[in-house]
Amino acid sequence: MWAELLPVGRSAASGGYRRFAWNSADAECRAWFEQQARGRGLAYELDRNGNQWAWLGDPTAGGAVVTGSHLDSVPDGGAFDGPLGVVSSFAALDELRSRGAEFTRPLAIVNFGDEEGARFGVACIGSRLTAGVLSPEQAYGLRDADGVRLPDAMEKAGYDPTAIGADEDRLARIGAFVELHVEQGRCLAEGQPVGVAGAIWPHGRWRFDFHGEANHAGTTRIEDRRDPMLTYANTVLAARKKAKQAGARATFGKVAVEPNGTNAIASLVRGWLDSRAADERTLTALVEAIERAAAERGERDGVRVELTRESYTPVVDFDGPLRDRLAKLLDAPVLPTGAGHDAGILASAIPTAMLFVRNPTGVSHSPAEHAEQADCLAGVAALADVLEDLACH
Ligand code: HGY
Ligand code: MN
Ligand code: MN
Ligand code: MN
Repeated sequence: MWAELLPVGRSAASGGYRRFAWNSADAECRAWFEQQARGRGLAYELDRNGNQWAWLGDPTAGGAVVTGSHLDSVPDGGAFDGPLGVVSSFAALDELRSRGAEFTRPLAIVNFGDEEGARFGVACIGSRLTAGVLSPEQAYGLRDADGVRLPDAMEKAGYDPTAIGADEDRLARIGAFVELHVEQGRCLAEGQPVGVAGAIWPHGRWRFDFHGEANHAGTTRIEDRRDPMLTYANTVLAARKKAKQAGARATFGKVAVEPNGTNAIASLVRGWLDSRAADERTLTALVEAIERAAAERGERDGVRVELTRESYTPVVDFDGPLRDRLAKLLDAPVLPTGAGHDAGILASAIPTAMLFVRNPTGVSHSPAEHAEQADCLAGVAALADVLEDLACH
């Protein structure tokens, strides 16, 4: 199973994956998912938001136990972030069938679309639409770097964008959602192969627009410039300094420059900030401090700064009976994470938990992301135990 996914969207140069929502690699992953579902005699279903479901039992019966994750990636991602959860779900079902497990509840495996938000800028679009925390109007307003609108990208990929929206009936039929994911950090590195998620840090994405004045790189004196690149660069430095002071995270990982010419001073620099912190007060204070630093520097440089919040996910605390049940069943440690997940979005609507599989270096969103085979198999066994406990008694 795993081997079939490895080549999909993989760059020969970096070994990283580029599986953006609705692109050809995403389509290959989706075809793989459907084939895995039908090959196991599961009922394959595409929901109104383009998420894929593989059902065992009657989807309308209610109380379904659902597991799965996502198959899309960041621009040069690793092999495990997302796919490990989906592959492990199918493998855990195979394991339960080999145990002769009797299902007393419907079971579903899900692939949530566009979890990374790499193409349209908002993470977890498939699960946000389903949970109703992203409206169809907001989704229709999203464009990718080439100006392609989200609905047009869906339509081009053969999906009907007119049906997208909250799916309360579907969520009402789910008793529990458990997402297995490679750990994106090192809490497990020294300890056990599998852990249970404690909480997801609040996090968000903000776009800073630095408006300067285009001019000639060779004839414009330094003192006459209104160079947005200067304000942007100082904002990046300020963000790092303030995040370090706050024990939080601030990353400018994506930038766009107009007109982007070597011999022209930019007229506009767009910098996207990804910021996260252990609590919402710290996160809000950090982003405000970065915004102030940008504005002050902009004053000095004659650059106008505009800030737009593009997405925000409040703190997700998985604390509750389901998490305790899993931690006890698996005798596993409970660990926090700074990474967002579909489970984090759905937690506001249904009982949700996460399992993490050890990542020896903790590196993620990089071709260097890794998990040992033995730990992946431990993850499958743990997920099988959890699904048996939740759906087979
Ligand atoms: O960005 C995140 O935290 C997640 O990997 N999508
Ligand atoms: Mn990710
Ligand atoms: Mn992920
Ligand atoms: Mn996720």
